Amino acid sequence: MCAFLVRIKMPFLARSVVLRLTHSVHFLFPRRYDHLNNMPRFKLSSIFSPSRKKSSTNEWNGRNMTQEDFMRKDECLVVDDRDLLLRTENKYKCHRFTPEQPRGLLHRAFSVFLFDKTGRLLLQQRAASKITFPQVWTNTCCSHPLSGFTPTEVDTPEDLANGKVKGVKRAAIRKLQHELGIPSFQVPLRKFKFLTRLHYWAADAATYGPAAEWGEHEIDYVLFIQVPTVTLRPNPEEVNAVKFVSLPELQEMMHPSSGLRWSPWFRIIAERFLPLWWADLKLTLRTNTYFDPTTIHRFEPPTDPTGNISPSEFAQDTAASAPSGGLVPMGRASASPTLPPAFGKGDEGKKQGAYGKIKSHSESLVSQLLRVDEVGAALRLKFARPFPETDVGHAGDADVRFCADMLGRVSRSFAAVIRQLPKGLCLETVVFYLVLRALDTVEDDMEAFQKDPGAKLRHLRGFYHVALEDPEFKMHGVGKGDEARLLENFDRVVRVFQGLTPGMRTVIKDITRRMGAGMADFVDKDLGQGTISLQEYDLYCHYVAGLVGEGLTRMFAESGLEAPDLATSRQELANSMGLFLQKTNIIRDYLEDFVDGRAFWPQEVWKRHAPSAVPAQSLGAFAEAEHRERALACLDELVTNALEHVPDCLAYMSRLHTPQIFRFCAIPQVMAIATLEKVYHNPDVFTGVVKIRKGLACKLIMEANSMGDLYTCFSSFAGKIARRAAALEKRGDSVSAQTLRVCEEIRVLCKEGEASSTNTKKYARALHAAFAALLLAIALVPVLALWGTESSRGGFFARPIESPAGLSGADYVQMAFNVLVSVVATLALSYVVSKVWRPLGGQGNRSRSLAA
Ligand code: D61
Ligand code: MG
Repeated sequence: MCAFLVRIKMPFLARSVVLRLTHSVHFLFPRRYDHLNNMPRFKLSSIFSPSRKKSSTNEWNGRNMTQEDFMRKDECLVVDDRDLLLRTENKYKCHRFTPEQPRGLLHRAFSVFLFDKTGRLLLQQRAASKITFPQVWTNTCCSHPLSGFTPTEVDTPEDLANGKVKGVKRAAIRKLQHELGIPSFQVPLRKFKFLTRLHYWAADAATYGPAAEWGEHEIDYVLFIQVPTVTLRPNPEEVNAVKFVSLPELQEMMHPSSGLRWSPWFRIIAERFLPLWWADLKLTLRTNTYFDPTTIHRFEPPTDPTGNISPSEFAQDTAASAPSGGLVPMGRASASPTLPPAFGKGDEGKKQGAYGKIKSHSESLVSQLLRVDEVGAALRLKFARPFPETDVGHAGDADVRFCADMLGRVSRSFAAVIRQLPKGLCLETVVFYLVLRALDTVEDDMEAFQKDPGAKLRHLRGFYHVALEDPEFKMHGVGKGDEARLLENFDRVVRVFQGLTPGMRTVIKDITRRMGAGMADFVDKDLGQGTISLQEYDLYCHYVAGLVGEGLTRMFAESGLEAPDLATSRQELANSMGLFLQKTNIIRDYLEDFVDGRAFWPQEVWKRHAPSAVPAQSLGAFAEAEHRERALACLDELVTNALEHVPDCLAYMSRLHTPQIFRFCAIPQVMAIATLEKVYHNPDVFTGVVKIRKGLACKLIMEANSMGDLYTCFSSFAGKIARRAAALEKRGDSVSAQTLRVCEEIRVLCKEGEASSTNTKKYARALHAAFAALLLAIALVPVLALWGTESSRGGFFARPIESPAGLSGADYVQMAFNVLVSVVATLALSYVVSKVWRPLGGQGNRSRSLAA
């Protein structure tokens, strides 16, 4: 890691001692610090800066100043949460976190993102001598506009409205020179592009521990600039290292495995905005596509009281940077939609939202009836009832009956697979489902909380303890139809929840807490044009579906029906299970979600395909016939993105042992890949809802019993998609190469899996037979021995017996007994072998044991 960093070789201690002794940086670094003399000298206005009046100089040149000096002398602009100027206060006061001001003082700041001519971003690592956030990596330069300068660094609301914000730009030029030694002529004011503002606070817990007395609380102006040449002479008092990076390089550096620490503000920008803004620098710098002077994007540190951040929630967090990293958005209410379920018989008609306004593209009855295999599967499913449902027990309990009944009303797509789960997991999963469905109803209701938007956030964030700990908890006026009834009678669900084992309750509660907090983060966002980056898209899917996967996995282990390590090793597999399902929903529901004003297609993808002719780029343009080609390319890219989860999903399912759990997991997955095959390059997605045939759904349900089944199924759908992608490829399509690659990957995986599972099966059978023969032989030895000695003909091995004359009645009884014992022993041992064999990877018995 260190090898590629430009390090400034000056031991910190020696450096600061010398600095203090000589008070001259110039003396130590004659060449490097020449530029400091060229710095524009800003006049301080004494009216604005009371503490500065006391200072011996009224010029800000950064020379001779220690970090402590800056703390006392720099006068920051204290603002309210609408960014209106209140007063000024020195840097020290602003950044002090004390019981009187636990979040310091909210003040104005800026963050410069400087790109070189090849589009690489300049990063800096803050010096060890910085008081706040020492040694963290961050964007090019972050600091504050100060009061008391001529020309002024204080922008007015008008400066903001016209987007010029010359004040913060002047401050940026001043600090680029001071921190990095960039001459001001290389970064002229007009080249800066102001994009938007961020409001966040964070205690510097990574440096000062949980009771940190230092931190940031800022409204941060994001400034982009691209320059053809830049001369760097970093100031060792400010900067430890600098580095130019491309986006992939940055992502690699931000990976937890790098062990590097990152500033909280950079982390937010890098995760939420940077990929999009960086993707097309020309667009960002020369147009107003991403210019948003009105919004203040608000972020808070994680809501988790322990300050712990789960690695899956904040993929970029490193142990070293938590808990100061991983900020989450603060609330602002907005609309939210409801999506129809992923598969099977739809839940439409019972849900809120625009479903019903939109046309459903379904196949004709004739086309359905022509598929004999599917009709057969549907009939068998309906009449032969091959998968018995579990009686959840305490059938006399009215609350349990309520839950069982509610499940069927609020989810037709998951109800059937949940009901066939074995005892010890079935009722638990029913409760898990109902709790999350209730939470989702709160999230999706766009009317109930209009008067008090904060209430929605409080309900989402607090649901896990407010609702789940109160056996009388009910909610009125939220949701519609059966979902409203679920909330009105939620006390019944809570009582059943409280009767579950502590282990199960812990899992359900933990997932509810994290999903509620995640949903609250997204309530705040304007999703009219989709999510921003692919990262944000994955994060949303993680909250609403990946967490379900994680929770279910822990419950499988908790029930004792699956191995504990399913939940403890390779946890990303469970997340992928959920992401694959949720993404399939999101792709299929493009139109419905867009009409609802809450879309999820990531801008990072669709803006690349969006028709450039449309001035105000809108996701809605895809619904117009004239943009069909581009819309289809975008759709194909998202299908490809979803397919990337398939290898993880197959790996996850191959680790399951219990047939019912296997089916519970596999059925939604096969429905999803069938849906993806159906929507791939399908223009109907832009004019209505595309669904798979009912018969196909039944057939898939009947044929999701073993890994062998899954390999056949996934390979077949991947093959179908690949054939269409290959045809597009010939026409010079840009996305299809990627699609072909992932389909090929899936097919290879299936082929290998198939081969190893048939090999395993054959091997198992051969071993079985050999073992049985051996047992039988051993068991027969005493029989034959008896035969040999008792017969007067010299023993069995010497001479075959024509007739067993000469044997007594007792001998016959003994022989019969021996034969019986050996047969029973053989059967028992082969049974044991078959049990032991299964966990070793053989999946061969699954369909048989399920059919039985
Ligand atoms: C194995 C088996 C089932 C799995 C799995 C692994 C991993 C994840 C999932 C199921 C969940 C997949 C969800 C896909 C469908 N999306 C939704 O229902 C959206 O709501 C998400 C929030 C509530 C999640 C509730 C849920 C769903 C399925 C479960 C479950 C809980 C508990 C146990 C078993 C399955 C969607 O909601 C549609 C709507 O509101 O109408 C949305 O709002 O986006
Ligand atoms: Mg929802």
